[in-house]
Amino acid sequence: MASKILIIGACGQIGTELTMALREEVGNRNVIASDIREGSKELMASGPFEVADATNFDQIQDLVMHYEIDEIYLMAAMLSATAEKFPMKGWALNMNSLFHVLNLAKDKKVSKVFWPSSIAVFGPTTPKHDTPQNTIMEPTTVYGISKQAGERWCEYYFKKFGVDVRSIRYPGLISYKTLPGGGTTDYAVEIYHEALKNKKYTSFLKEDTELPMMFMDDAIRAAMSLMEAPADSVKVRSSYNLAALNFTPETLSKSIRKHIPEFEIDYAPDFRQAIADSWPSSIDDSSARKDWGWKPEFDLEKMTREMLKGVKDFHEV
Ligand code: AKB
Repeated sequence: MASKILIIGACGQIGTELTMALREEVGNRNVIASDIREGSKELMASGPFEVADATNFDQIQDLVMHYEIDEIYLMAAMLSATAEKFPMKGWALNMNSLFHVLNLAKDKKVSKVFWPSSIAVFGPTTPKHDTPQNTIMEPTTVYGISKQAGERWCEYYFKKFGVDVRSIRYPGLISYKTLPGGGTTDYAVEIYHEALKNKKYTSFLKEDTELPMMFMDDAIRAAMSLMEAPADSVKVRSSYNLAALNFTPETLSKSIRKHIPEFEIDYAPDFRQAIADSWPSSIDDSSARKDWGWKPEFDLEKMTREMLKGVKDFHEV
């Protein structure tokens, strides 16, 4: 019998595509999407959806019991830029939702958990290039602190209670199906929308700010392969470094200009610049490659082609 999966935060940037990919893989009825608000037409029409608040333990537990859930993907989170504006709310959402899910797994109500961490766990004292799996982690953002604490708790629950929790430190994610919300890397999605609509974009990060990034298809494939990996090959129970691309706003604009020659970019850095400056510019993901065979498929050119096509269709629908 196929596993029953609950996705919390199913209508967000990652959740939307993850839900559709998992439904494709294990069948629509076996993937229960939940969020505090309804999502895309495609997601709502393709399988079960339940309104639930990730910070409300009873609501999450009721869903787990009602649908006899085996695995949870906890995708609800407040991202870096928004959490700087609402620190206590960000902390409460990011931490309480994680504790609820870890505690359900500890009590054997579910058997496996996926929880995304982020490159935001690193800080200004971390080696900036090829950031190693194990290194100095002194994050300076609320979001980064919550993700770092979350990683520690994941490892703790694994070691102490045998909870099968698996996690990835996502870089900035680029997608066209659902807009990101409140992240520092969001410029790399906005830029495609503005390039197609107005042929110009004002970046809130400086031209030479290099950050690790990844196309959504790779991000989803990574989560699914990590969850499918045999438990004994998952050696890291805090969170795995994961890499695909590194680029600056300037490099990204050049790749867009190959398709839209009149595209122009200018720069007006805001408070997000300091966040970006505290993060790595490239990541060493050799542990993920070795332990469960991670390998990205999208380079910058392939991603730009997909994004321009996808964003065009998005605006035409
Ligand atoms: C953000 O910018 O906050 C996120 C992240 C890197 O985790 N995209």
